[in-house]
Amino acid sequence: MDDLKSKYLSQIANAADENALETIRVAAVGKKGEVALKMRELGKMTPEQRQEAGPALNALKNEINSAIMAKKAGLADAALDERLRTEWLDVTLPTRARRTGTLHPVSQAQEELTAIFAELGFSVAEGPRIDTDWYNFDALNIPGHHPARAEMDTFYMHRAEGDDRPPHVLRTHTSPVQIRSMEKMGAPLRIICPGGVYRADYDQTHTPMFHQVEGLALDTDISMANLKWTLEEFVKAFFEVDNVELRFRASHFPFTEPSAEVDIRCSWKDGTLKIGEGDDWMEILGSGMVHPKVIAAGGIDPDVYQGFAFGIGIDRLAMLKYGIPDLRAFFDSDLRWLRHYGFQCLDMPSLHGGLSR
Ligand code: 2U9
Repeated sequence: MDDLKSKYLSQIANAADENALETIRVAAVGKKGEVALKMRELGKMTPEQRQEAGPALNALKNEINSAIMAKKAGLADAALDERLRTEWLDVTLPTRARRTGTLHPVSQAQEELTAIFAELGFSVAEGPRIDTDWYNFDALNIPGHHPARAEMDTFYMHRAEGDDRPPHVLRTHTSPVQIRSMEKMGAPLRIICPGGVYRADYDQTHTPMFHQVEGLALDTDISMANLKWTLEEFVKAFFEVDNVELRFRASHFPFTEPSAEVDIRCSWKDGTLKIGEGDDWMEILGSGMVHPKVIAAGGIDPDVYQGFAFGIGIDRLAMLKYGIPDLRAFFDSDLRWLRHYGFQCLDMPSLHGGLSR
């Protein structure tokens, strides 16, 4: 019995893992293990021998079982120690730099002006960036010979010899969307059309793709007074100033009659722009009463309906409001520029929540 005891206690002490321990347990104290075999021999013994050997065998069985339990606990502790040694985390390390994207200033300005015009009852209309020259020019009272076609530096889509589909252009303004909206929705109508437009021009103040928002209000009793009020409300809300003064200068566009370019009172002191005060004027948009021919081109009776329209460059609005000096950087996709001038994506601008915090 002493031999059995020392054999199994040393095997248990040297067991490498739980599987080895289980094999030892089966061999020692399992149903057919060595201790069980010895217990079967008790029947052949004299009562005196049995009285001595019986409790001794039970004690051996208990001792082996306890040694196995203790070793099991020891192995589990060692496994945990090994995990703690290898799976560690330095909670004092600095956090990773912010990697979320930002909203481009043009998108931010577009969200802001959409929120403002929504409050004024205008909904947003969208349309294709490639359109026929009829929607882009003819419907807007710019016929084929008109100098405005040449002035706009239009990108024409390539047509193979013999292809007689109507000519298509990259839209030079968002006006074709307004014609399509008039056709689809009729009058009365109050819409704004923000989006990218294309003109073959590139210098410090022009990029071949830029963004416009055009507005159109058609009804039976619309006048220049409604145009003036709407634009004043827009400019006050967008530049977040209570007092603005607008100056309407007579101008000419083929699609409006009469037409006016609109300047805003401002001051430039030490290179910073202040809107609503000072002795300078800065042109910010073009506008006018929609030409009757344009209303008719949209399928609406110009003897019943009239209205105003305006057009604003969104990129320039963003430059003025957020103090961004160079237009060309808008489209360079420079991450440092985007991080510097970008806006938090989840801050949706609203009039009550503040436009651009
Ligand atoms: C319809 C009828 C009339 C839109 C107008 C302007 C004046 C204008 C410029 C502003 C800066 C273009 O981005 S810019 O260079 N736009 O001056 N746009 S009136 O008139 C319309 C549009 C659609 C059916």
